[in-house]
Amino acid sequence: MTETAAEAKPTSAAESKDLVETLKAEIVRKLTYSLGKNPSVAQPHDWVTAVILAVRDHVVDVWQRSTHESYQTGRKRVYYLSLEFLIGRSLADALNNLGLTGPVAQAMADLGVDLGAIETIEPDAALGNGGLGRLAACYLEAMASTGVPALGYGIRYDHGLFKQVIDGGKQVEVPEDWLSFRNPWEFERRESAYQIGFGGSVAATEKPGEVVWEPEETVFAVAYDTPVIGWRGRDATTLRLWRARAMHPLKLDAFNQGDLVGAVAERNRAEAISKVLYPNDSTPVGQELRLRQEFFFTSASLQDLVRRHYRQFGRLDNLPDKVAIQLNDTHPALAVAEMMRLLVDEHGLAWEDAWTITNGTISYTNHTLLPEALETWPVALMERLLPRHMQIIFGINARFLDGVRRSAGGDKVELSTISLIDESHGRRVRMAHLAFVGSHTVNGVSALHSRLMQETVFAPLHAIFPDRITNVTNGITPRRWLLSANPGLTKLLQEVCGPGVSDDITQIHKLAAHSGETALHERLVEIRRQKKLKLAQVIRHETGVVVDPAALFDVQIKRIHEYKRQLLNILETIALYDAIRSEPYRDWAPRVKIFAGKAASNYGTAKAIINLINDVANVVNNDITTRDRLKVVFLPNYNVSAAEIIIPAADLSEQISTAGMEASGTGNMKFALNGALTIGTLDGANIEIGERVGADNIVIFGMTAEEVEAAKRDPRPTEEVIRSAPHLEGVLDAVAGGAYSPRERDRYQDLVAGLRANDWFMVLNDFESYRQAQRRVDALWADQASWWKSSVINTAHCGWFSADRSIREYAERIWHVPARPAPQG
Ligand code: 26V
Repeated sequence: MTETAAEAKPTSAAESKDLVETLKAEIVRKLTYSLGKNPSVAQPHDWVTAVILAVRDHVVDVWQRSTHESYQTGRKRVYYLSLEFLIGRSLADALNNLGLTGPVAQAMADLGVDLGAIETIEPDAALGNGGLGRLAACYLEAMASTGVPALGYGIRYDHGLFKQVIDGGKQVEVPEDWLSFRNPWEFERRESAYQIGFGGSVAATEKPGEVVWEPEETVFAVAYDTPVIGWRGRDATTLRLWRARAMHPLKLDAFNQGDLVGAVAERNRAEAISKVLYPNDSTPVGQELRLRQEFFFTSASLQDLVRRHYRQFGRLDNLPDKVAIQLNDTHPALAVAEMMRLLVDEHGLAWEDAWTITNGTISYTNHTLLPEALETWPVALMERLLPRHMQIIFGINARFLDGVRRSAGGDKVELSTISLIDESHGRRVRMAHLAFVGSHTVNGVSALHSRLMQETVFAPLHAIFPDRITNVTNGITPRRWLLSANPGLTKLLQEVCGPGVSDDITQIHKLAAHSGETALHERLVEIRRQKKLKLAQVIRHETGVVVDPAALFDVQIKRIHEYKRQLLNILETIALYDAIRSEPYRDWAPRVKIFAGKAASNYGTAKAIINLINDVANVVNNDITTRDRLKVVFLPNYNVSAAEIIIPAADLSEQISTAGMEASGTGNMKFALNGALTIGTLDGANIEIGERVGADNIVIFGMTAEEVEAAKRDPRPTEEVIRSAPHLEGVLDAVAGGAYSPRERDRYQDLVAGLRANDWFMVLNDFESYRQAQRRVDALWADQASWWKSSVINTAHCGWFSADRSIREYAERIWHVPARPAPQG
């Protein structure tokens, strides 16, 4: 924080002194008049809030100008609908983008407060599970940075993702309460409230074909706006989150009759909608409350944008020219039916016209191909909760199937594979099909993933709409993940590649010319060492484990899931531990194995994997024979803020998902940009990282997506697989036999038995290949000159993974809105 990643513009000494004085006055004013605190009694929390409020004013200036300008010019605007926004902390990012990091730190220092020491008080806004939610946050910032007018729509959950505590090696979930000290970034918009209906019935009116939906229950959606400031404070986008409020918070008659519970029943039922974020990555969420959440935020968002559009233009036929709606996965897929309802039922458009507008406005991003992850809702539930929407979906489906049937070759299409209704599992609405049919463009998030979309899950629909599926490989904002998280590296990059590198991150390719220079390596080693020292402190504080910053930091941080294969990593770690013990005098490269990530609370296998990692850590870290060679760490409560500390300190990035299962990954990009080498499979965006950095600078192992598919169809006998991996049997027996859980010897019996029975995620199949890849890592690390050369090449060639590039692709190929071009030269 005290280091300045990038200042807005060079200022004279007098100007910057003035700026610091102004900021001091602004902060003290907020403290005094907004918080009612005198500086002499203010607590750290008050100071942070005062700073945020002061900085927010600067953000608001930009925001209002930016919003006004896009309104005045009538520019097309992007509406990014996402059930998740994994924002993390906002202060450091806002300061960095405004070029105020140094001046505000100085102002605070003058006031006697160390900003770096207190900024961790800001809660980490965890309104998301993982990749999909973090991507939405990166894209809002990147739209602000590339001048794409945009609004993100989501839910203002009272409670974001749970806090993870590790107790006796096991994950315990503790409720998260990010709003407990209020949220100084947001503005409540009581005037922007919409009625959201549920249930009830649909009746015909006298007008032929016209119907009215009379909901049985109505809930208010109230808007809360947060500005998101872009790079150099040129533009800002809006994050608009909806909170559910009851129409009648208190039933006085019930209350007066002593029915205290009944008096607030409606309120509780309504407000449950924005109470908590669902974990989305273990079992498909089938609960009614989740469907209520999905419709709630989708309907509020569409009502809001249609009203805004109508107010501005007085017509709806030009909606596709002025509005682009991006569906972040199928969670807002009801937008297709809700848009039709608004246009047909509320605005009286003809079905065909409404369909042209709907389809011309909406596009959909798919984020996973795992069949169990594709959302479907029972028709019966939909009919009960959203009767009009179910009718509309049937209407869309009938017209769609009819059109296909009548088209050339239509008689050969297996209609049951393209129908919006899956009749094989008790009639369910396929939300991905609904989103696909209702969108003009559908995209995957890496080249491999988009190809697999065409070849597998969406193959029948792709045959009918061969131009609809496209690819936009994910990106990350370099502001948060490089400039702000790694100011030391940023400073070096600015020296070597020129100051323009912070405006156009692709300029870091200039670093490649210096990849072999010892002087550069030495500086990089020092920058990394500082980050590793900091991480070592955190590790010691959180886990009590002491690690050596000179060791290779080998990191796997992400949600815990079988397909991400933390299990493969820890099993290989055990093999390494055994190998070190059998040959203690070999020159083993010291390693620290670092894990972090949350498991969904109902995902037993993922929780067992966390337990195993902690049990292995316990044994390994207390063994004096391996003490200075191997350490295993599980850092609790992984979140965005933790990632910002861990990633710049990593030497090796573990991206080892079963090929074909990780749609893209974005952590992989953050690590590579910060100079970590990747050990990974040919999956998701790893492939594209490999293409950019070259085969010598990434460690690839394991089966390809095609080989995985073949092995699933025709599995090799487990015993044969185990025999062909020399160290595997011993590792499995040790784990299953309780070597790492001496007080509960059968703790991992089921986990190992599961692997032996069905190696769906290819943990056993890929084990030997992974182990050998790790030994190649050892060899590379032993030759520090080539390691750092590779590291430089990784940083130099990963500028392409900037979210600005992704956003420009969306803007040009999907949304058809002009983005600010990338700076030249
Ligand atoms: C959901 C589910 C639900 C049920 C069972 C298994 C399962 C597994 C994964 C998921 C993930 C849902 C969506 C998601 O977060 N996808 C992630 O999106 C990122 C941004 O595009 C991408 O980088 C990750 O590879 C992808 O997993």
